[in-house]
Amino acid sequence: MAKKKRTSPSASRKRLPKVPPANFRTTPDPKALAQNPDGARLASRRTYEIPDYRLEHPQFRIYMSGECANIEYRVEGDLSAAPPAIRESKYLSREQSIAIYRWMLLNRRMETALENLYKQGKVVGGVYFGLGQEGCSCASAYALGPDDWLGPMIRNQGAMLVRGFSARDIMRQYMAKADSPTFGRDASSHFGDWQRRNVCAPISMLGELIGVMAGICLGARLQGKNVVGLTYVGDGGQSTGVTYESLNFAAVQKLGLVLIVENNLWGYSTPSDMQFCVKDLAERAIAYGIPGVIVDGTDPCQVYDATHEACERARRGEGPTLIEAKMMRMKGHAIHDAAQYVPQKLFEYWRARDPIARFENYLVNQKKWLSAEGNHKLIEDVERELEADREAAVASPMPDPESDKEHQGVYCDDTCHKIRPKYGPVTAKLRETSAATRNEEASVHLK
Ligand SMILES: Cc1ncc(C[n+]2csc(CCOP(=O)(O)OP(=O)(O)O)c2C)c(N)n1
Ligand SMILES: [Mg+2]
Repeated sequence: MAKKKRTSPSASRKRLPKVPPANFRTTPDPKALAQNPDGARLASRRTYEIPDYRLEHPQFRIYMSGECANIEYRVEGDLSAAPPAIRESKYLSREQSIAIYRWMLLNRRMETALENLYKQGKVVGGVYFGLGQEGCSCASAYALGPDDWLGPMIRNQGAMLVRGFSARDIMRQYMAKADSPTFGRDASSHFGDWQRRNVCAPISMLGELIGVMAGICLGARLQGKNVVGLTYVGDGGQSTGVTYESLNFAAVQKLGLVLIVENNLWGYSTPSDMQFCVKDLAERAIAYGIPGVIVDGTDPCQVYDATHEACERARRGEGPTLIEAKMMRMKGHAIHDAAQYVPQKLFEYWRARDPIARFENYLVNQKKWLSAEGNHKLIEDVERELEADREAAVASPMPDPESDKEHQGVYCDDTCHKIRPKYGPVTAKLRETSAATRNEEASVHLK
């Protein structure tokens, strides 16, 4: 019997793109090697690079003092520096920059409207805010193409807007209205759209979304397409076990995951200085063998450029990238949390680094891409759009469990919809394994 041609492990390895991770350098500096008698030890030393695009490097730490009920946080370090400029983007045009600025404005105004709706007793459940993080949410989602996927978390309502949900959809969802994306079955930002907008609904268990997004990238790969799976995790959420497992899997499989670690200095009421021992969360990329970069999360140009480059890498099939976006959560965890534990000086420091005010100044005064009049008109336009959306959302009916037969189902059943491969039939072939090999493998395992 003719032997079947078996693919050797080295042959299948050769098919993978040979791209060393950008942050990994094995070649020692030859000059240093010649000068140092201990050359062999030096030769085995490895160095890593974490590009840092920020224009300032804040030097302060948060400490805890006091005991029991008198615990308080204090900041030590220099908080006097003037806010940095916006770093000019390598890629964004005038039109694209203005578009991102508009999304950021809409993001902020919508969250203010949601806060008011909550205070009027119209919201079912809590409200989560991305105040101070709008540049990160909007500019990162703006880097996605139509075939790419977004996996937003609670602070990324701006990303949902960029991906095509209207403020009306989001406000209806918070009020659990019958015509909301989940027909009143769920609240806050727990919704997605896998059919049209390629948005995977957020998962509350921190870090779990990363594995799901990696799975989406793997699914697309099996259908012959490399897509981007952009998702987010907080400084707190990054320490979960599932984050490690999922990112490691994505790294090994070279999946197009783009993970933005939103280091907003707080995980609920715990300051990030008390959550981890690495200096920068991007350093953790080294452990996965993938590139890690640091950006100022309040600078939309930096966020866009880093995300755009990570997306290009993902689409080339070269694997995931970890982007740490440094910024500050400018409100409590959610609307119920007044954030009284946050030192006021810290709020003042970051208020001066407001992403919208700085981007506005960049567009109007620095680049002169927007006239004062044009800016005024744009703001009025956003407010008008938002007001119309707010009115429509408030006027929407609540679901009626008796009459709403169409949407009774919470779970899918056979009559609900068909799940088909999105990009085409599965093209990947199973590795051929002969009976002899199977026996061999079995005996090895049974030894
Ligand atoms: C696995 C897991 N542990 C705990 C929680 C409860 N929880 C929800 S949000 C949160 C804080 C998250 O902080 P961070 O990851 O920094 O994100 P941020 O809220 O600052 O955006 C916690 C502890 C959870 N949802 N999932
Ligand atoms: Mg946080």
